[in-house]
Amino acid sequence: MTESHVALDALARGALSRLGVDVDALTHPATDPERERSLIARSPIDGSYLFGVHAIGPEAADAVIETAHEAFRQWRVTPGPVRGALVKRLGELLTEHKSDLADLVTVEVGKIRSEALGEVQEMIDICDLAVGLSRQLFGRTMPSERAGHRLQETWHPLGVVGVISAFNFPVAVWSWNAAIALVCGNAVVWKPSELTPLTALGCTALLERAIAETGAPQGLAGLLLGDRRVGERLVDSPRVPLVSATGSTRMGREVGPRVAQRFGRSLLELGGNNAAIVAPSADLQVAINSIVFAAAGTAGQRCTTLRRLIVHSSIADDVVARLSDAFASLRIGDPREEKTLVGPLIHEESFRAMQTALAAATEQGGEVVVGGEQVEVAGLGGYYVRPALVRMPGQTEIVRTETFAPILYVLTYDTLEQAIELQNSVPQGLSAGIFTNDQGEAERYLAADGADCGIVNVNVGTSGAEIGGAFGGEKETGGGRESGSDAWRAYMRRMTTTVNYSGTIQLAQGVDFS
Ligand code: UN1
Repeated sequence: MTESHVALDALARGALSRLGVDVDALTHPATDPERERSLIARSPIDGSYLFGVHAIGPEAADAVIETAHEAFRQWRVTPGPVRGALVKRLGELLTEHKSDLADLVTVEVGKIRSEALGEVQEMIDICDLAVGLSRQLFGRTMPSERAGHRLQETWHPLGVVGVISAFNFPVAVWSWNAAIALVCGNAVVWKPSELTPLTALGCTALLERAIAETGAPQGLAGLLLGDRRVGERLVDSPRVPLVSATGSTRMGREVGPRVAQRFGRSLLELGGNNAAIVAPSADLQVAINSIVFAAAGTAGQRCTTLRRLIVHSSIADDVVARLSDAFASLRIGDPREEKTLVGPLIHEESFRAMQTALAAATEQGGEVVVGGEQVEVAGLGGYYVRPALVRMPGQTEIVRTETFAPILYVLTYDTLEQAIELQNSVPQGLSAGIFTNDQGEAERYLAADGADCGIVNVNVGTSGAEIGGAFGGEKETGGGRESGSDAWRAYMRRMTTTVNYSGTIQLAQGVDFS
């Protein structure tokens, strides 16, 4: 055992036990007699294996879904504000254990401390929003065309909400769904990424504690730790009216049609290939700093990561030079160290995908200005890379492809129309931004024939959205909206009601059937 492994093991163990996870139930993978029935928790920081986590099979998954359904039957008749009290308690526990959960995010995903804490803060924020929402699940009343009639709509809970989440936001994405689904009166069954079982155990322990303390029904929060077969049970179960899935477009292409086949609903948050435009009037100080965070933060492993920069040709050389300096000076290394800005990639496969993409970019006429190389970090065996800045002659095939690693392709433009056309002509549609101080230009960018994404910013990078807005994107990003605004409606069913208090029969549209 290396020194780093011992430290990671201690960090994870400490955080897990403070979060209330039974650490003794975890095994060491090498000594686990039921190894095939385990998920392996590992850390990208040094590539080491930490624990074996007991995985469940498809039948056990069905039982979890069934238990959640039973809990839902009680929960749906619990008043909204009482449901809010559960999420309020969850938010308090998250605040109390912010540091513990952030430790697990760092251990399992390799996020730097500030980003790991930020991810847990995102959970606390969504709990706040959901608690307020628990008293505001408004329906509308419309004027009826008939005298002595009332026309109105009411929102009711849906049932068991299935959540499938990815490794890169292992706790925040679950909480966006869980907090909202719970105040809406649903149960939640979660299939986390196989790469992040420890954070999933930590979150579930906190929610279970909040459930017990507030007297909410047991079984409201199900966890499916297992391989894709348990996820498939969630996708195919008629007990699950909504499946909210975050991950690759390839995954969404499987999940969407399967859920639709049984007339379930899906909420898809899939790949992004996000672009930002830098206009001649841009404040370059604001632009450069925002671009570096959006492109290199989280080691390029956010769905909102900036992957394409579209720069006006008059300032392109200057922007590239400044970015090149910034990329070259990024501190890459152990995410537990305070000064580190870029931690490891999640695994070797990501590193290989990055190298393949860079080779393709060069073949397609690109020039790597800086970065792309593996960075050795003393004492650690993980996959660390310097984020790459690549000038491209045009929007070639590799630029149109999402590679989940820190590569920023630079393209140039001459007119705003050209820039918008370049930005929009990719299959994905998650987030986008423009850096400009020309208000007319910003407005044109935001107009109906401007940017075609779900999240479109001005003088703000493509990543790091607040929870108050609806989160999600168009085209191959899947069209779903999670988190704030009125995204809650996706977690409820709408009932339209006409009440006749006139004592007479009146048919709508003036139909006479007497
Ligand atoms: C994701 O990468 O799946 O806007 C979610 C952001 C974060 C959420 C990212 N608030 O970058």
